Amino acid sequence: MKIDVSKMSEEEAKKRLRELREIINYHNYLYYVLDKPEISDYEYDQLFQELLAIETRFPYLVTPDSPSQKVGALPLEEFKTVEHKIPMLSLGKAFTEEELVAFDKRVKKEAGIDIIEYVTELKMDGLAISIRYVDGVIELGATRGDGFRGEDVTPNVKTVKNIPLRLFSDEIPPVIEVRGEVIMYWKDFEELNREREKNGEPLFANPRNAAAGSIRQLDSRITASRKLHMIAYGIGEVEGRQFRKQYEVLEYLQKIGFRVSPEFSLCSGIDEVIKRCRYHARKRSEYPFGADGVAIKVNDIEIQQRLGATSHEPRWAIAYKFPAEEAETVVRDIIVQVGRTGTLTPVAIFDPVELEGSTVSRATLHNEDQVKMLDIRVGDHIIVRKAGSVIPEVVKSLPDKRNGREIIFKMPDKCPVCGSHVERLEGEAATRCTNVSCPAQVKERIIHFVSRNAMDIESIGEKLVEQMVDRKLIEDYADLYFLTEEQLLTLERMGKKLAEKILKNIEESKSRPLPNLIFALGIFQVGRRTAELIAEKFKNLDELMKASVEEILEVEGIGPVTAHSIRDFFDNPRNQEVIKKLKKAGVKTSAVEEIKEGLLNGLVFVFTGTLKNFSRSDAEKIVKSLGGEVASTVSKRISYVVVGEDPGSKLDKAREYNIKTIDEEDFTKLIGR
Ligand code: 3BD
Repeated sequence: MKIDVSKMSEEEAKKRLRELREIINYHNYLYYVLDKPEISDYEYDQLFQELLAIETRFPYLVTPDSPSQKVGALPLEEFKTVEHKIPMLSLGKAFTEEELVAFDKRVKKEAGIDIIEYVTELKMDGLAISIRYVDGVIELGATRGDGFRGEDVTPNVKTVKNIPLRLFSDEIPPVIEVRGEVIMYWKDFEELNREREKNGEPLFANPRNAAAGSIRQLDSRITASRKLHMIAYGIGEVEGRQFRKQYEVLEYLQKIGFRVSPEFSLCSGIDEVIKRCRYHARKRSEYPFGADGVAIKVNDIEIQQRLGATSHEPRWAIAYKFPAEEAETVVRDIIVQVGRTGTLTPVAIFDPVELEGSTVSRATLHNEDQVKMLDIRVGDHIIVRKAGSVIPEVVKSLPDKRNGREIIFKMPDKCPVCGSHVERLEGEAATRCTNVSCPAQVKERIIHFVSRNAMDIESIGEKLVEQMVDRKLIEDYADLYFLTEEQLLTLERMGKKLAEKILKNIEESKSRPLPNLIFALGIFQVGRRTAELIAEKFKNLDELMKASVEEILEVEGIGPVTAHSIRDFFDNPRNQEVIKKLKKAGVKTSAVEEIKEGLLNGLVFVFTGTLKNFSRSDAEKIVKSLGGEVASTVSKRISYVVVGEDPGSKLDKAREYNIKTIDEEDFTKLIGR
């Protein structure tokens, strides 16, 4: 390093920091926005190291907009909700060129103009966010959420490499909200997944989920470790500046330090727009990131305002969606998988093909009839595509390409997992294994039981369930509640810490709300929504178990098939045994929230430490359902601080502010339990 930091005076440090920040920000801009670096990585790193060295020596000179702040901060406990003063609208969709022509016709008619000027932008597939700058300094980063309210993810947004902490240019408006899409490049997504696979972590399905998962991290240091980019597409609130054209907005966004959609262009009339859409569709697979279409916007902002918006969508913009990519391949095998309810599902295994950036080699064929209808044979050439751009599906077979050696699929009459007899009931598409103890079914039922909307036992994943069943540690989901640490420690990749975490998660799951439990049981036809309807009527599991089909049918929204399925489930002695075990383990089987509306109106709670009988999120839900409010920090407006085991600094704060503290028992009484 050129300068000896240890001998630097404060004045010198201040001056040099100002210089360094300016230089580094400038090079960030060249690198991340213009993609035209002027210095080598080495030179850049030298500058950055010097900045860090000075800031380490003079920590009080660190400013929030220093480039060093892009490394993340301490984890948050929760995200706060923020309102978008100007809502983040949705975009209507067009799937065909005809729909684009129809859109143009409407615009022309309502605007009373013959030829409309449009701006087209390649549409990125990522997570929409809004960033607010006050006097040119980043103040708030929020997710789109439902368009009206999102989550405050400021520390995370700050770590995104090409999001400026301070805006460029000298004519900065006092307030400006920049809106854009956070994306991950294909190569970074693949690398991240490779890393996650190595560590036994769940994989992201696509770059959009990876980007969203990275931004919605309570620990911004994790966000900082992810390679994210933002592409700006518009502005929300702005003070002290007027724009007349969308094109002008995009140019301005570039000028103040943002990347915008590459290749945005001005089109006169819809024919030029269509040409542009065809161009982007052709180039689609060449882009280094996922693009799912083209955003088309009326250029003139005055016309935009005249057209206005419906409650959710502007009338002056539309998204042209690229047609689903299709590819040809050859079927090598049709295997049969067994699911939670014993359903046998035929799955086509084919030569790997690239679709929308990822490699696929299998697609579900749903059931016997579907295979027949599409006439898919082993050895067939087929066309595959991605349905809803995630799960691959088989579009059709190409019979002309057959050579006569193709093999017609036949549903097996024995379960491929346990060898038991299978049956297909009349009027049903599904073929089922008749053995309820079939290991495939057992595993799937347990995987369902621990899933998020069911008992939410986060630390138990598919691989673990598989091992536990194969090693005969558990035979049904109730057995989870009788697992011991010694047993867990016999499993692969299992350490003491993880075992403890799993046991803690299992324990916490005992107090899940009734709809979660009913859903977790895995009753055929009973999804999460149905479970809620049932829980509302019956209040506890015993009542439900006693209910006749007629009584179940009284629940609005439940039909005879579901009602019979529920009755059958509880009539089955094996299921009765499992439920008995659940109760013995202490799993809560009655509705938690007896509605005492408004009981906690006007009261604000803060929780600290671990509660014994409630998970944190359940306790918070209860407070909210009774009209109370939950805050994350102690301040004068707090009514009670609920103190669990191992309380944190919030307890000290409560004492400092003289705020009433209560323990779990008091809390339980307060909520009327
Ligand atoms: C892009 C809205 C308008 C300002 C409404 C015209 C719906 C995600 O590249 N312009 C773009 C892109 C997205 C946009 C608008 N321009 N809205 C745009 C957009 N170049 N991705 N989006 N969004 C962003 C959304 N996100 C999640 C759930 C529902 N809608």
